[in-house]
Amino acid sequence: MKFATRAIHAGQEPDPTTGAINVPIYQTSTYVQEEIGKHKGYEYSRTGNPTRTALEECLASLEGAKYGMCFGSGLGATMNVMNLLSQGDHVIVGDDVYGGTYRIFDKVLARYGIKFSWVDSRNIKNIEQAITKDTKLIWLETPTNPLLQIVDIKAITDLAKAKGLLTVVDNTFASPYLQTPLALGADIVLHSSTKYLGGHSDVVGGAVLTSHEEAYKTLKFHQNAVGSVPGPMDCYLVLRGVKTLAVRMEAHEKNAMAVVNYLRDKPAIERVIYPGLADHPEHEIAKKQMSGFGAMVTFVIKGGLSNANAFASSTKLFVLAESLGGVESLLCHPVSMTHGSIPKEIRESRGIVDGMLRLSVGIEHIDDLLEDLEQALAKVPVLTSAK
Ligand code: P1T
Repeated sequence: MKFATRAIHAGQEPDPTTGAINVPIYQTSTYVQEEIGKHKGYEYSRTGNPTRTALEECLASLEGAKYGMCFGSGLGATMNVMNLLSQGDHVIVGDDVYGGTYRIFDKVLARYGIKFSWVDSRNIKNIEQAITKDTKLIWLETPTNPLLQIVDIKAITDLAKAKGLLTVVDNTFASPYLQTPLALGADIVLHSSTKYLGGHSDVVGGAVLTSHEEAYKTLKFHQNAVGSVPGPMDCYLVLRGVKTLAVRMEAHEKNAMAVVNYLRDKPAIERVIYPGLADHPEHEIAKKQMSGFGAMVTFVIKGGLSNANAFASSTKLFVLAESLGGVESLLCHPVSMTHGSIPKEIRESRGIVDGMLRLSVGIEHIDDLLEDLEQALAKVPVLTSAK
């Protein structure tokens, strides 16, 4: 079955007892056992819940995975994956990742004795050189947050396999509609389902998808043992969101392309970053491994923080808020918001500067979005003085 059909039906048979078309929200913590040790497959909702099972099966199908596991947040999912490691293990991480991922690695897992090397993963040589005898895992995000760099998944997973390392890809920005890392050789895919999967900014969640038997067994054990699982209502919301993922992603991307074309030649803007642009350094890799370029757009406004603020406080539809991937357009200032936990010198050395803004282009009518950008740009002093 095709993606759009699986998004609506995978894991979602009509309810056998009532015929309800939608998977019920099984709002229960526990399940009756008919006699000691005899039950219908569910014992306790940390271990398993039918609404969660439906979502896990659906997401596994969309990523082409055998197994799916859902979590209470994207970072909950990250923590679960890192439970594959032990003290002394070494991880190679792409150096442009969500600030919370940086924080959990640098401030939480480093204390447990897990070692990290941060490398520009666009150049495979950097990864090759960072491998040590303790290296167990390569962690990639692509497109990256917030610089929208593209990492060659196939090239890196080929290297990882040759060296016996696991590769994890955070596929949050692309969604499985645009990119399926397992098909390119990755072992584990991770999502913040708070974003495009949920799609309506009404739920926080995470997911891990894999076909790697051994990793799955460990991850499944930890899902129950550690317990950062989502509630059934949250699973329902993601499941409902996912049904429209295909049409939403098409609409998001169409709007994003129009926004990029609009912003590109504006005098107040220093540069626009979008993997769909022919002059994006990894445009060819994006074309090869993605079926579209997504709807995240990053740009740098001339004049630094004050001009970024003049713009960000003037938009009406692009509201200034953390997160992304919902139907509504959002605007983020990475330095003070999503990447605030990264020390300034590291942030700046990676190119995350004060004047940088990140758009999550929603699916409102494009005329309204462009009008909003236009009136906000008119408030930016550089533009006013240039007139
Ligand atoms: O927020 P949470 O559901 O825990 O997901 C964390 C996460 C993981 N991976 C990526 C690529 C992410 O972008 C995020 C969360 N990001 C934001 C909140 C943001 O505005 O970028």
